[in-house]
Amino acid sequence: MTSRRAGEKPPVRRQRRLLVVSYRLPFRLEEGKLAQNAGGLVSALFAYARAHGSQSDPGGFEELVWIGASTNSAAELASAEREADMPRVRLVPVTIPPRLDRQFYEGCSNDLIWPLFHSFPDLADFRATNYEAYQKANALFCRLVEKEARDGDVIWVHDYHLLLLPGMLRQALPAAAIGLFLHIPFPSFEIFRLIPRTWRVALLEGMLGAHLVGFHTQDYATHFLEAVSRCLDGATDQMVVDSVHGRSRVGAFPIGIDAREFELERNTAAVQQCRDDIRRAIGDHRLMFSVDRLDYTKGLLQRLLAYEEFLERFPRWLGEIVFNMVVIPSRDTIPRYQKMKKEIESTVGRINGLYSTLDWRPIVYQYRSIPRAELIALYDMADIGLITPMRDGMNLVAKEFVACQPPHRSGVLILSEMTGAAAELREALLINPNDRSEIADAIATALLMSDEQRRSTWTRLRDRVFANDVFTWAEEFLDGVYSARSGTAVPTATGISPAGFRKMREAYRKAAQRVILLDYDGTLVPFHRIPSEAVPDDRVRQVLSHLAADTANQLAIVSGRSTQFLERWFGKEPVTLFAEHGAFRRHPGGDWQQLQADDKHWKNAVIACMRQIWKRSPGAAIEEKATAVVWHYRDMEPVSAKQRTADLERALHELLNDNSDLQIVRGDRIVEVRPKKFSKMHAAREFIGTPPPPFILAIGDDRTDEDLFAAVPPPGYTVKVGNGPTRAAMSVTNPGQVLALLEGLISPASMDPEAIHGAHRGADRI
Ligand code: GDG
Repeated sequence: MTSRRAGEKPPVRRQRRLLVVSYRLPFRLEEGKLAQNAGGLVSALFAYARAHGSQSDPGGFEELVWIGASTNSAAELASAEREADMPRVRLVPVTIPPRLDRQFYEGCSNDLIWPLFHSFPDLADFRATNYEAYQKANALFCRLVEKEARDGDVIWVHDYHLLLLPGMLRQALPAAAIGLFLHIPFPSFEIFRLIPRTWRVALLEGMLGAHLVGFHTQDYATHFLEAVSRCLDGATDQMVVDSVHGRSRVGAFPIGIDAREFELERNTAAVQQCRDDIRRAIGDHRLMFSVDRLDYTKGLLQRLLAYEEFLERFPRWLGEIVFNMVVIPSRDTIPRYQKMKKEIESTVGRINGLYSTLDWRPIVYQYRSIPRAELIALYDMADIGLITPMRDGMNLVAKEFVACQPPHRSGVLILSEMTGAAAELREALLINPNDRSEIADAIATALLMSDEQRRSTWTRLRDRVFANDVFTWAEEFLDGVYSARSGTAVPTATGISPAGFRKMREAYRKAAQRVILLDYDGTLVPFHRIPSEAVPDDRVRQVLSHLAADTANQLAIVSGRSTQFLERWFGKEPVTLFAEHGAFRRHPGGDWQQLQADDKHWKNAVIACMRQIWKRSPGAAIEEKATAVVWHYRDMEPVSAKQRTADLERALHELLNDNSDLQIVRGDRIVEVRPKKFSKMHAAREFIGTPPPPFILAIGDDRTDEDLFAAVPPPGYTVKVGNGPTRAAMSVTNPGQVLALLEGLISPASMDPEAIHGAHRGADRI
């Protein structure tokens, strides 16, 4: 893959603005001087912003607006922007009240999401007040983004602090293209499910507000998709999810570094000065280096113990190697971090006490942030980079180490397989951070590696780090947002806006004859765990009677239900009933008529086939109808439901191979086998008649209703209940909104446009 540098962007960006939203802004002003905030996200994005913000970049965005928390005012930040010489970058500070910030940032973000997503469930704090603060803070970010946003903007939301924000933005700014990138791992479902049900649903739905949800690795993306399929109703297919917000894509976009910048900086005088100082301090000893923030995910103590085992088992290296361990101060006013720091320091003391000689210490420990020049000098000089986190989204230090190594004397990268970087840097010595003995062996192996071996390994690593740099990452992600955003425009319906509704009501009023076709389950009533209990309430009956009372209206319920069920609940209503997807019809007060004769011999074979799979499918049910056989999997555990239903479909296709009179139809958590000649389309066409009346309205929620929509000639109205691909032109979110829509048609005064407006999706295309 080749790296696309700033200046080689597609020209379309020139007309757009990019809004970057992260918890923190990339830098602050300290005593009038610019200081970059710490962290991988900031390092990576700041490099991208700098490249795009410079005057000399002919491509790039019209403007890059970065929205995030800051202790500086907008005016101070404006002078920082000038100092940073980034005329096309504008910083917008978010002011979060201190108490809210504590609960949102420290509480929910760092004490719940951070430990859980890094697979440390014992450290997670599930306090509800913190989650409430998280919601509020995300809403606060949303308001600020709304204020800044213009039509056509691309909004790029970053990281675990803002997982609810994309959902809020998709509602508030339907014309925007939204991307979310998660910089930390996404955990397996066994861990994710520890989050209380309503929160975890909200978090996933919030994330799915983005048109593109990006992760560092395919593993994280797969974990996310599994959580989605287990927690939400939306359908997932490969890397695409249909949720309450419409369609989203999911993908792996491993973050990179500004590798060339690191390479260039290696040759600066400041770095040379640091190199000289370090060489004077460590003499001829081999140098092993690590740098991490103080955090339990980094495996700091385990790393020291592994080094101790190395010294014990490989005594020939005593006096030969120095381990420079730099730990960046972080959250050390919190007791858990203080304790960790004490343990690290007492272990360093113990190992140094045990092995030091007058002229040698095995560990040089520094608890401080180091200047960039010193960091680059250490990367450059280190014979071994020892990077052993217990869990890490990516770990940019590994890539920076590779980028800074000199070609003539390249060192060895020892890397934890629990980092996202390990998925890319396969040639490194990969270790399990819990396995001290393996780490000790890896250090010994690295020290004995031949020049040739080290060089060839490093060359391959370097090529990848340079090819997949931060620019490639950002470009590919943003290209992904564009294509995901335009991809969502194809199959989904548009929410009904108040203006859209007024137009429909106008047409309804003007028409002397009208046909209204309504599905039942999921359209007039919500789904129920037990289908026989999904019965119409008074509101449904009232709406139907009011509609039917108008002699201009012809009203039909077109359902997959049996004749018995429909007659029991609607037998006395002035409504035409179509049962079993149009196989039977009953006019008000009349008898059931089977519309076509059925040949039933196929049913036993289908039932026998279904029973084979039903035996291994707890929660599944088989229903025999007069003209169809239905497999219900609503009550199955979602993941096995997916597998078993796929097995079933395969088996049915095999069974029905040469029977072209039957069809296998997927509905809402059902698979139905029925004769092709029965479909809602035939029923609807017959009911609509020729010539069609001036007003037709069809409402339905599942795949069988697509047939209903197909039967409606223009300028008829088709309304899909729920999200997902559809040929319907409009959508509402639930049966409550269907009733509000129908009530609105009959009696404009009771109309509540907000109740129908609901999720207003895909109104504008980009
Ligand atoms: C998150 C994820 C993911 C560190 N110490 C000093 C210093 N640094 C710079 C490094 C590097 C960055 O900070 C650390 O990057 P990481 O990737 O290790 O980690 P996080 O900041 O925790 O970031 C992580 C990352 O997001 C990006 O997606 O890789 O997994 O947790 O750039 O150079 N810089 C200076 N002095 C230091 O002492 N100057």
